[in-house]
Amino acid sequence: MSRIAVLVPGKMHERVLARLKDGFDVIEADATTLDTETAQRIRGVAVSGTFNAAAIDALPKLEVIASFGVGYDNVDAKHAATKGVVVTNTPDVLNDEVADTAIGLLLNTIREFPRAENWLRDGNWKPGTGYPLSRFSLKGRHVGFYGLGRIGQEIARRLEPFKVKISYHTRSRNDALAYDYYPTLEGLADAVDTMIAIVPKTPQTHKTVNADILKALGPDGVFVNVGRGWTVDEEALAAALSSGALGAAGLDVFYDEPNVPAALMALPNAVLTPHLASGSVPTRNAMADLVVDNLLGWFESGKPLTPVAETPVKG
Ligand code: NAP
Ligand code: 8YV
Repeated sequence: MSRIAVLVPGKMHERVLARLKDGFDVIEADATTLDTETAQRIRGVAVSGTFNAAAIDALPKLEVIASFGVGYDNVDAKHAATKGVVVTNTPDVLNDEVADTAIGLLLNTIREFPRAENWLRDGNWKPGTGYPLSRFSLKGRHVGFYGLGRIGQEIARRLEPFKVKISYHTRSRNDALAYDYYPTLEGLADAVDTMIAIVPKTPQTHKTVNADILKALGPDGVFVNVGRGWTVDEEALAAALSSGALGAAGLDVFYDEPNVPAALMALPNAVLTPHLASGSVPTRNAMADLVVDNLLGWFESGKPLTPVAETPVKG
């Protein structure tokens, strides 16, 4: 009997490819470039990146798209749903890694550890010298979460022992959480001096962290983004950091990756990392396994493990 054909367009984690090749006929190509016969055979897709409506429409027998990552903004899940195609993502298995990264980024931003290390490596530590005291401290800060879902809550849990005050803005209040809730992002920004953004890329979150929000955080304010660069007006951010309207920023994600604006690169009060929050071998392996297990779940029992909200079946 012939194996089920699974398409893998673009770059993919090697563990996904290795596991898929055990049980499926894996075709590594773009959906829109396939010959008709091959396109007709594809029933599943494993993707780390974009899979748009045209790609979905190019595969008439498609049943499931397994996306690598918890954010699935690159996959047209609404269009997939209209065609009865299941979309899955990789939630939860990366929560701890991303939360650890967020704490690291926050501390690096506030206490300037990367700059201090560069200062040392550049041979500046001589008798009688010392790296300048950091202008900011985490102590006594009021941290506002823009987004407090699976990952946001893990970050908040890690911050509790740091004895900071924690508040949040989301569209709906979570009564299970004891933190102060702000129904608007503006209200949150007015109340806090430190903001951590961990919201998905949606039409509603586009450039919502704008000049007004950054001004409200203030000259001693710190902004950290581990969600999506889409959420931030980067021009306004660079201007606020440069003028001193905002104190410092720690960014793992950017509007047009991998293009990081020169204005941000030039700023000493910005800590920049290349979208690495989930980027450890164990966590990426767990994400890879979940991609494959979603496909196996669908093809073996009609039950994907972690379907996204738009998808027509529930796991
Ligand atoms: P999640 O559990 O779905 O949480 C999303 C949070 O954002 C919820 O609290 C949600 O609350 C809030 N939210 C959504 N839309 C909003 C809006 N318009 N205004 C205000 N709040 C809004 O997702 P997660 O697993 O925590 O992941 C969050 C995002 O992080 C992912 O979608 C991905 O883009 C990003 N991420 C980045 C990395 C990285 O490598 N840097 C790694 C993993 C994830 P309400 O629904 O009540 O509004
Ligand atoms: C990954 C992420 O870097 O899960 C997400 O939403 O942004 C990251 O964990 C990305 O998905 C890998 O392509």
